[in-house]
Amino acid sequence: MFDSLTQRLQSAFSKLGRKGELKDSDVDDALRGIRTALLTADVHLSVVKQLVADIRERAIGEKVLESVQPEQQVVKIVHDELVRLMGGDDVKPSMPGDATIPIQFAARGPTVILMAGLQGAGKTTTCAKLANYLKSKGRRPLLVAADMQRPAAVEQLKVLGESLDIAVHSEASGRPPKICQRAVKAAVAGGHDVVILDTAGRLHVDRDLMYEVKDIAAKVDPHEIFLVLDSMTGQDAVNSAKAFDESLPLTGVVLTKLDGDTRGGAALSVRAVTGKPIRFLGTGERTDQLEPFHPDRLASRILGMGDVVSLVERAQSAMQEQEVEKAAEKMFSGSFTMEDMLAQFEQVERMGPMKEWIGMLPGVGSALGDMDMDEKPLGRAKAIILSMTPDERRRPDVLDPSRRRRIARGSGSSLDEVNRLLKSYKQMRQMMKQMGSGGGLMGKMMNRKFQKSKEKQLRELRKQGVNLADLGLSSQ
Ligand SMILES: Nc1nc2c(ncn2[C@@H]2O[C@H](COP(=O)(O)OP(=O)(O)OP(=O)(O)O)[C@@H](O)[C@H]2O)c(=O)[nH]1
Ligand SMILES: [Mg+2]
Repeated sequence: MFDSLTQRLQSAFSKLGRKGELKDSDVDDALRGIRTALLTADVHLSVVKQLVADIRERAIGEKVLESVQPEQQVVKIVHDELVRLMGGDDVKPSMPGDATIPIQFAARGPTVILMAGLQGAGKTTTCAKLANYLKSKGRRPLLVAADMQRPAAVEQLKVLGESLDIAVHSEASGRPPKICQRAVKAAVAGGHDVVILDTAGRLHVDRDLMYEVKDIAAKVDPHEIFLVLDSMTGQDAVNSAKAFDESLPLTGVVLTKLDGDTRGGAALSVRAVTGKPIRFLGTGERTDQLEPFHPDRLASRILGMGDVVSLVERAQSAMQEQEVEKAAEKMFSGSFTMEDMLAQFEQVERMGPMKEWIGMLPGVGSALGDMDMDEKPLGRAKAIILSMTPDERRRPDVLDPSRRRRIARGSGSSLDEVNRLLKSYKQMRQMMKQMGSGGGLMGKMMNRKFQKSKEKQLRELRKQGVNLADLGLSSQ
């Protein structure tokens, strides 16, 4: 899959230096290689132009992660841009049903899926694959033979259905739109929750073909209209996709024959050209060779450098971990302020009832003792903190009785409530300090946890040849 595209891209990356900074001239050199690789793979010219411009902008503007080689960092940028090009995260519509299935299921009644495409694109095979996939997910699909063009077409679907033990609705004669209408009725009667319509193909996008599919779409109002595209046909596939998209309200694309010597053009251009997400990939002739589409997986396959991408991700997350660590250090060092307390309250609100989760931390229950853990007054407590000046929040020790009275008035609470909150705050601060000194169980736990994950991360990075000093990490 994508062998020659992968090779060309890799040779373009090798133009980037392994040491030092990313030089504009090196980046441009590599970009020329990337451009040629994409064009040779039959990616649409306008797509290539935009993609190369986006990669250039990021590669030149990117903060250099000192620990990784420039080449590796550009691989990651190209990977991210390919993912974005193929639809990023919005492949799966957020609709009722299993979140792992990239199909918009009907809220009520059977979900009707119409398959359209050129002759030989793989519609009939994909219908059977999809039915098989949905059956494995606990659905009850009905296949519908709506290709009355070729006498053998109905038989082909019936044979496939039989081999998979999936019901097929077929009629000896009749017009496809009517057949589809009757099939949907039969599906309701037969308790099927998905109806998959296999339509006729044509050699080219022509009026007859379009008229027929449009008529079917008008009669049964499908929830999904998938365009089945042969990825081997590259640019042609994209052109026909555009033509289909202009006459049919397509909702998604299924790319077939990715197991062949695919150049990659269709996979990379179709989303940008039609705006329609790729939903599934066909990766072989067998009925189990259908996969939900994941842009990041395909991008990794195209680049053939999954390990480099994850290396850069790890280097980035090591940086993030350092930040988390700093925040924890601050918290346990005794510099816990009322602002931190407010932030915690907000976090607590997001986490749900405090008593439920705090008890899960070993040793914490007893460490808390009789501290006021009632969370109903959280809202009130927040209001009290918000009535303080920023300086008071940072240094609550300045809160003398007159300031406390002002805060009580400002937050609509009693002086007693303000005093209780301050008492809780002081208890918490004390507790944090004890934990942080390593004396408390929590402190030991946290320290060990951080130490362990840090060591693991460092080992990994070192194994990959990352210069730890560059990351600002010591190497013990
Ligand atoms: N290698 C490979 N072959 C596939 C794939 N999908 C379909 N095919 C093959 O492509 C050929 C055409 O598939 P069909 O499913 O009959 O195509 P169609 O779009 O229904 O064709 P018409 O009904 O004639 O329009 C068959 O030989 C399939 O086995 C795939 O993902 N990989
Ligand atoms: Mg067919």
